[in-house]
Amino acid sequence: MLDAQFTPQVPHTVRLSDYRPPDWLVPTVALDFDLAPGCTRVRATLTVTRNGAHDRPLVLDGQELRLLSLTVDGVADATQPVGEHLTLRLAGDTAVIETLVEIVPSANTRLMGLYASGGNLCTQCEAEGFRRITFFPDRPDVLSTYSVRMKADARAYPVLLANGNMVARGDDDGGDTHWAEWTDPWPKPCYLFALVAGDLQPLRDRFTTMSGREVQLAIWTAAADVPRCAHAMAALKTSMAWDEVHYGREYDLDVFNIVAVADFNFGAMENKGLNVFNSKYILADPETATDADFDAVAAVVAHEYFHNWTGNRITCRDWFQLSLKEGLTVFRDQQFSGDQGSRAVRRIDDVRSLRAVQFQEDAGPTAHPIRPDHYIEIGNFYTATVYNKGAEVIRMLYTLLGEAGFRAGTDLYFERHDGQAVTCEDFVRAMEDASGRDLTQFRRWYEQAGTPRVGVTLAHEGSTATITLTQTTPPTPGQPIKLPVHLPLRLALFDRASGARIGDERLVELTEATTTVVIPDVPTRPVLSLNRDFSAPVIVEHACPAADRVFLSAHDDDPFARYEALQQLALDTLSAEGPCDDLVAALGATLGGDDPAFIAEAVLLPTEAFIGDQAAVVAVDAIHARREAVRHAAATAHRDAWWAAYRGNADAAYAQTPEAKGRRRLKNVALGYLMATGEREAEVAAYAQFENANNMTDRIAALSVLANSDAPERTAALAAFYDRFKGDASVIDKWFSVQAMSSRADTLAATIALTRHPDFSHNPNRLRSLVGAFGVNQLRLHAADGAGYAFLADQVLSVDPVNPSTAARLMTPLGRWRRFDEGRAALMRAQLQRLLKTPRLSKDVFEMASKSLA
Ligand code: B3K
Ligand code: ZN
Repeated sequence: MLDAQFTPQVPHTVRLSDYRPPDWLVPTVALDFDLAPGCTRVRATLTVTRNGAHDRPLVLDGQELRLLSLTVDGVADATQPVGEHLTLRLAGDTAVIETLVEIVPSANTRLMGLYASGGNLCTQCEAEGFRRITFFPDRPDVLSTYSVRMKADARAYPVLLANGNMVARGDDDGGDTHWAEWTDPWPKPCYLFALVAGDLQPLRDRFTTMSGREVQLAIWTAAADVPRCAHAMAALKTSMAWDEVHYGREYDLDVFNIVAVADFNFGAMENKGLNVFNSKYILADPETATDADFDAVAAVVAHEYFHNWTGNRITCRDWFQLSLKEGLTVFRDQQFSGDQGSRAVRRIDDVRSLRAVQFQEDAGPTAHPIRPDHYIEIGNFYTATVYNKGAEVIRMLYTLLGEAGFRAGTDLYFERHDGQAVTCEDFVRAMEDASGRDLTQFRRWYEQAGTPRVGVTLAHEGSTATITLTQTTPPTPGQPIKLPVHLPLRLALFDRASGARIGDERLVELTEATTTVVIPDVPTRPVLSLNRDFSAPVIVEHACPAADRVFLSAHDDDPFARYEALQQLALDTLSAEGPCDDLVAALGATLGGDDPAFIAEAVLLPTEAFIGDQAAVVAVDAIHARREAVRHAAATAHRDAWWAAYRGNADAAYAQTPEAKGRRRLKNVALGYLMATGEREAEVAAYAQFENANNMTDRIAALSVLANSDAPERTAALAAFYDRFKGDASVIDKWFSVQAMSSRADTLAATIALTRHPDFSHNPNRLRSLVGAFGVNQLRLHAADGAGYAFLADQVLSVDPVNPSTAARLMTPLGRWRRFDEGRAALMRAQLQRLLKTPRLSKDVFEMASKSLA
C-alpha cells in the first residue's frame, strides 16, 4: 500500500526544461472493474511499445494502489512498486503488462481517482488521478484506445457508464450483479478516462450534427433532479450547433453523456463522451438557481463540450501546456456566452473577474506565466492565470489577426494536430502560418508573468493629437527583468463639444517600451477612449481628468468603455478623500439610460478588494468607510431614481430571457442602493421581496442585503430561508455564503459558529460557500487582531488531510500579506509559518505556503 499522505520534507519540483518524450507508449488499454465502494478490483491490460531506441525501463505511476498480481507477457512477475512507481525492465520492444490492483473508493476523500459520491461511484483523473486507479504512465502525451468492462451490484448501481459507446451488457449471479462494456475509438490520454456507476436517471435528447449524424444525448442525475437538467440540455445542444458554425467542429461519437455529482473538486470535467459535472453547474430551476447560476450552467456545459476539440482531439503534451486547452476553451466559452445575450455585459463580467482574481494572482507570490515552467503540484496551476489570462491572450490573437485570420489559424491548428498531444508553441505557429503574421514577440505572453502597465499621455497642439504610450511589467517572483510584449490597444478620440467620435476606432499595436501615435485633423483637444472592449489585459495608467471620465461614461460608443470610464471615476473617487459629486452625478446619468442589464453593471461600485488593489497598502477599514459613505451619497442623491428602478422592474414576469434577467439585475442593484440610504422603507421592501419572490435571484438578493444589515427581519429571514430549502445543498450553500460575506461586525463569530452547523462539511462546494466566501470578505478576514487569519488557517489544516487540493485553494488570501500594513502582514505570515510547520502537510499546501513566504 502506498501512502501519499506522508509528504517528503521538500517535495520534488517538476520542470518544463526536463521534458522528454515518453520512453514507452501504450497503444491499447483494457480495464476490467469489479466495483464496490469498500473494495474495487481493477485489472488492467496494457500493450506497451518502446518509443525509440533506448534501454530505459517502463515506469508506471501508482498512488494508494494495492498490487495483487502482475504479469509480463503472461508470465507472473514479482516486481513490487517502490514509492509511487512500478519499474519494469523489458527485454523486447513490445509487451503485454497485466496488473490487478485493489482500491477503496469509499475512503477516497481527495476526490481524485475513483471515489464515492452520494451513493454513486465516479472518477476524476485530471491531472494525475488515473494513477490512483491503476498503474500507468500518467502523463498526457501517452495516448491509448480504451476498452472498459465493469461489473457492479445491479440494485445499488443500475447505471454503468464509461467513455465512448456501450458495446455489450448483461447480468450475472441471477441478476444480482450486472456488467457493461464500453469502447472509445478515439485515442486519449488517461486524464480523460471516466467511469460512473450509480442509481441515476437520464434526461434524454438528441442532436443531429452538420453532416447528418444523430447523437444520443443524456444528462444523468438522481431521479428527483431530472427536471432540473433542462437548461443544461438546452445549453448543450446550443453549444454543439455553435461550435459547428463558429469553428467548423462536429461531435464525433454516437453518444454524449453528462453525469452530475455532489462531491467534486471544481466545476466539471471534459472526459471523452462522458463529462462529469459538479451538480451546481447542471441543476437549475427558477426556484433554486439565480440568473447567474443559469448563466454559469450554460457557460460550463459549453466549456466542457468545446473541450472535445480543444483538449480532447488535440490535447496537451505536458501539464505546462495546460493553457493550450484551458485558455483557448475559456475564450471559446466566452464568445459563446456573449452570443447568447449581451456581449457587453458578458465582457464586463469577464473583465471584472479577471481583475478580481487574476490581477491579484499576477501581483502576488504565486504569479506565474500562462505557461508555467515549474511546479510542485500541478493541481495548484488550475489558476485564473492559466484559464482567464490564457483566454485574454487568445483574445488578443483574435484581435490582431481579425475574425477571418483567427479562424484560418484554428482551422489549420485542427487540421495539423488532430490526434496529437501538442504545445502552446504549436498553437501559435498554426496562427502564424495561417495568417502570415510574425508572432515572435507575441510569444512573450506565454513566458512572462505579471500584468503590464500602460502609461498614457495625450498632447494636443494645433490640430494634431499625440498619444504617447509606454509599457512596463513589474518584476514577479523569479522574473526580475521583463521585456515589452506585443499588445493590441483599441482606441478612439471623441469630440468634447458634440460628443461624437472623431474618425474610426484605431487598433494600435504596442511592441516597444514607448509608442507614439500621431493623429492629424483634430481641431480641439479630444477625449481619449483607450483599451476599448478591454483589448489587452493590462492596467492603464492615465491621469485622466474626472470631466473626461464623466464625458466617456455618457458618450463613448463602446459600452465596455462607458462602463470602464465610470469604474475608473469611481476608483479615483473612492481612493481619495473629498467630494464625490462628479461620480454621483455620473451614476445618476447612467441610471437614466435605457438598457437595464448594462445600467446594473455600470452603476455597481468597485468592490472593497478592488479598491484595495489600487493602493500600495490596503487600508482595510478606511476603504470600507469611504465606500459606504460614497454609496450612501449616491443612494440618497438619486433616491427617487433608485426607487423608480426598483419598482419599475419589480413586476416583470419571470423568464430566462436576457431582457428579464437584465431587469431583475437592475432591480436588485437598486435594492442594494436603497438599503444604503438607511431608510426603513428599504428594509421593508427587502423583506417583502424576500417573502414574496417567485425565483431565487430575487429571494437571495433580498436575503443578502438583509444579512448585511441590522434590519429587525434579518434573523427571521435567515431562519425562514434555511427551513424552506434545507436538504437542497446548492441553496444551503448560498445561505452559508450570504452570512460569511456580510460586512457586519459579528461575521467572523457567525462564520465560526456555522462551521459547527450540522450542515457544514468538507464537501468542496460547502467549503467554498463558507470558508471560501469568508476568505474574500476583505473587511472581516483582515480584522486587525488576526482572528480571521487564524480561522482561515484552522480550516486549511482541517481540510488538508482530507482534500489537499481544496485546502490549497482556501489558503490563497493569506499569501497576500505583502499588500497589508506590517501588523496584519506579520499576523498573516505567522499563520503561513504555522501551516508550514505542520507535520505531514500535503505538497499542495506546502507549495502555496512556501511560495507565499519566499
Ligand atoms: N479540465 C477540468 C479541470 C480539471 C482540474 C484538475 N485539477 C475542467 C475544465 O477546465 O474544463
Ligand atoms: Zn477547461
